[in-house]
Amino acid sequence: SIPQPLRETWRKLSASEFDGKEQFQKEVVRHVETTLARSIYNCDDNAAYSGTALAIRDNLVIKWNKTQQQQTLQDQKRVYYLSLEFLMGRTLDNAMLNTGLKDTAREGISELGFRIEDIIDQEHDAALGNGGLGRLAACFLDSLATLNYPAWGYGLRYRYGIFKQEIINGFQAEVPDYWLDFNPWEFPRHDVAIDVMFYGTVNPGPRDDRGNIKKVWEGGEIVQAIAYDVPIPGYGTDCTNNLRLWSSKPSGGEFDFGKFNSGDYEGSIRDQQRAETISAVLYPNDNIDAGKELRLKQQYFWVAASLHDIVRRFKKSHRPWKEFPDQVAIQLNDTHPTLAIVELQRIFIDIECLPWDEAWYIVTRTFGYTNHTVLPEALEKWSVPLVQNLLPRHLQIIYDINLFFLQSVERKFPKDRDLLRRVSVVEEGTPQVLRMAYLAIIGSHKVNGVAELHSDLIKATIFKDFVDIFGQDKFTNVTNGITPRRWLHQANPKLSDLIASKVGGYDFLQNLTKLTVLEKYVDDKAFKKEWMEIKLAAKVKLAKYIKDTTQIAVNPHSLFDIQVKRIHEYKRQQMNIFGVIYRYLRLKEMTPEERKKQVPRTSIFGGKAAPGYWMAKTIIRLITAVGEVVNRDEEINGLLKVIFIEDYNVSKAEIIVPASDISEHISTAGTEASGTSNMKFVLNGGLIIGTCDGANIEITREIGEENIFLLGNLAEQVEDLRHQHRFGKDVVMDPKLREVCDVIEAGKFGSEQTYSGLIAALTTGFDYYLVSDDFSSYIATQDLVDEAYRDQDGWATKSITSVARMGFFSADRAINEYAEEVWNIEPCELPKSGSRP
Ligand code: Z16
Repeated sequence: SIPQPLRETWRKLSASEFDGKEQFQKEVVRHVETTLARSIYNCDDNAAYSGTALAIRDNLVIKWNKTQQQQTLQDQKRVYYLSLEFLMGRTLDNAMLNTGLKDTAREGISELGFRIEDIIDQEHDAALGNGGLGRLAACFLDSLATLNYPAWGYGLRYRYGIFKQEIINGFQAEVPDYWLDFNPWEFPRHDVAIDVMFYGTVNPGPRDDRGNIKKVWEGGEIVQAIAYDVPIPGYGTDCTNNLRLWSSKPSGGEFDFGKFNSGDYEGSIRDQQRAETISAVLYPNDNIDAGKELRLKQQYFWVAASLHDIVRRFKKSHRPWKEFPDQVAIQLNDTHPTLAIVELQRIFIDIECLPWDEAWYIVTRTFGYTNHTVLPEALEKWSVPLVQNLLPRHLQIIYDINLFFLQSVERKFPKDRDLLRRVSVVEEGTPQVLRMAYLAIIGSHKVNGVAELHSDLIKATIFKDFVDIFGQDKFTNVTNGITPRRWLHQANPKLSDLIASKVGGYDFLQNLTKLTVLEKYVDDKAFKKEWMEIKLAAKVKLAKYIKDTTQIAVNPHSLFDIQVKRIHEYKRQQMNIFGVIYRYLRLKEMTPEERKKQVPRTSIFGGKAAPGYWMAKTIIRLITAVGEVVNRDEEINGLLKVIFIEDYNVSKAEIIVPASDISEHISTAGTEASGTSNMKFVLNGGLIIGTCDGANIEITREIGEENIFLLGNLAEQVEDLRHQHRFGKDVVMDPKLREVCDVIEAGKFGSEQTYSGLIAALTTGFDYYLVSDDFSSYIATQDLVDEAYRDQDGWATKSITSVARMGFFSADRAINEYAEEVWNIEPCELPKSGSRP
């Protein structure tokens, strides 16, 4: 509809990407001097970062626009990944690597008087997530773009991401993370503004075409969703997808002028603040359901805006509604977006006036649901009165969905009252609550777990009845993966370069199974030496970081034993620190001669505790207290150091992950759905000590049992053991663990009262996470680790062999499985620009 001559004029003037070093430098300087209004005289590292980011961003935006135009033109099926969390970390380095501009930028920026590393280090992490689930979403976006899939992410633009952790007197303190001061990676779309309603009432309206009285939801509070778009570049392709984050503001202007004019200044901004509160802050909980009203508001706000956007885009194609699932796949990242199912049904029946069954058929074909946990305390349950008040029409629709579902169950399994009670979305009690996972299953065509064991467990336990009702085929497994671009090439460039020199270039970054070629070199002395030197260099770098931030010197030649992840009882950092204490006690008993024969170890911890999770905070305190005692004990000096790295986040992970000799993944069997840092550590040549849980099992299968240190009871034994703890006679604590507890209770690490809860969990709390059952196996396995580490050549063999066999754990493989098994989408044809270093 745009006239040809006008098109020609625009085409001639169209922005183009810079090419080569000089053009890059020109763009950087131009941005520093004009966009930032600075000069050579006041261009510090931070201004240089801003200038570089803006220059790189320009190229990114050009690719992004082309991709979006091309995807619109091709009009293929798209996937929408709905996630309340996207734990992106930093963007500049990743954008340079993915677009192939890093070498150009490094040289260009060095001639302008800066080091690229210093500039990259200026960037604030985008930390819109808690842990595994949020980082998985970020890895998936990277793979979707790299594989040219037409895909959008939808999330919330939190003003405050996950809190910054400070350690004060050994305890965690939380500091707000205001990250939006300068964020060149987002583009506000003030023209994409969507009204979202809360509260109000449902009233009878006019009759529809078929003579039924319509239900009208009206009179509620309206909040506006403003879109902020973030470009997501693929690696070695021009494909640049979109991540759309919603920000809340009051509808119809900044504040109430009526109130303002009549002198009610406070009242006039109160509504504004209420609206802005919705996207103000990320809930800092990993694997725990807090059930707060504001969280429910966040969920509906984000879901309603996203669905409105998706439906609007579909309507532009003027296709019949029944083709909706041929154009749209929506993936629910956990149950957080489950209301999307209800909202789409509401749009179809209340607004587009489709008959219920027709609408429901379309809805169920559109959604897929990923479950990430079996922990009961993490499964979302919303109180009915809360939903009734906030979303009255949605509650009615949920009741109808449930009614029709229960009727179908009744037809299939007549007279099984208990089954109906068990599978009902509504759980009886005071108050009644909605089981969101059940609603997600009923409203989706595919349900998946995130590792084989986990997918088997959900079918056998929490969702067993639903397998009987819907059949096996609805339930599937897609084992998680990680992007090798960020987690190998970006975090560990030296290792990536060495690998590339052996496997025939950087193709392996897009086809990770090519790593198998490395196995040819396990007996190559020179290669092995280089391999181990790179590991040592990564440890030296981490040691320097530790020295700079904690003033504690650690020996880079000691065995680096790392556990970094959210602090949670089920992940058992307590077992790790108890093991450290046990090691310390043994070292203290030894003669100086015996001590000389020991393998020196550095135990490194990191991770945030949810602010209200007291036990997790106590575990942090014990770790820091053990560090205070051990690190200054001259008698064992050098043989054991205990470090807690403050404020673990994505950018710190990029320093920590390449530096492990061994990393710990020691959750109680059956509790960690997958884990993804296990994959990151092994991909960087670190070995694992771990339980038979989550993806550890598949890692073992891929790399071989001889290359992993497994310990502890199996998932199938857990139920029995817990029962014994609770009801068995004379259950005794493991004597080694008893010894450790005695030392803690004797006040060796400060007032024993600090740790009374932690000790009580093992005794009066029936040791739910089976620390006592696994402790001796854990200690014995750590001894095996020491033994293996003495043989550095054997260790190098394990390390190289493991990396060679890690191809399966690429997020690209996971995304291809989703594309084929869940979404039924194809890549978008784009001119490929080939692989890049
Ligand atoms: C989360 O990070 C995970 C599960 C969950 O229910 C909520 C949150 Cl915020 C994690 C799992 O604990 C972890 O095992 C898994 O690897 C990760 O999700 C990604 O699937």
